[in-house]
Amino acid sequence: MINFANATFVKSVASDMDFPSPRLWEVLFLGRSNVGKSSIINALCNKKSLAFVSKNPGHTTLLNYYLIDDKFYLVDAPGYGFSSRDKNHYKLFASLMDNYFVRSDKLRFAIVLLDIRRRINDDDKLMIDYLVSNHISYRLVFTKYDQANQQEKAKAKKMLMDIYNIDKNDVIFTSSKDKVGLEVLKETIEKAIK
Ligand SMILES: Nc1nc2c(ncn2[C@@H]2O[C@H](COP(=O)(O)OP(=O)(O)O)[C@@H](O)[C@H]2O)c(=O)[nH]1
Ligand SMILES: [Mg+2]
Repeated sequence: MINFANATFVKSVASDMDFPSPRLWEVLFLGRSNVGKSSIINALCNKKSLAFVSKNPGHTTLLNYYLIDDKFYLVDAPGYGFSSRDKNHYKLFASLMDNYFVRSDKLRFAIVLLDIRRRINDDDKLMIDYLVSNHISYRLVFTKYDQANQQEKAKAKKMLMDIYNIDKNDVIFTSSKDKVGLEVLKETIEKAIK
């Protein structure tokens, strides 16, 4: 059993020369800006502000490493959302991630967060296609479950099944606010890094 509450911020990383030791498996959290990434990391680890470290100026374009129970690193990637940001942000994101994907022999699993109230967009698709073409295992996870009604939930699920041919049981719904889906997500991560 992994104790997610035993979580500490390790460092923010800008280059591949800088990854933390000891080397452990890494689980990468990805999602558009505002998807609820910081909130879900805090909820998983039962901390109020663990992941808001990344809100510090200058940290928003870095990879933030959290050590979980001395067993693996949870890696918080910068939020993407290229269309709404400037080109410079896109370039920084792309070079950081390229660098990371190329050098990280420890990347074991990726969690791609999707806001249940929003349609999946080209940025999400680019990210997911990248994972697929690089043979990185991943799981799609909806956030903000508390904000959708039954019909919207069913629609969101169908959308993923249609686009990504995902089994209906593989879709994870979460709410950081209501603490929904967190145990399933923890189990999924635990299985993935075994
Ligand atoms: N209702 C609801 N709001 C959420 C949830 N998770 C995050 N939010 C809100 O969404 C906004 C963005 O959250 P944040 O964790 O900072 O997103 P990030 O930019 O992906 O790190 C904040 O206003 C959060 O309070 C959730 O599960 N339910
Ligand atoms: Mg954040």
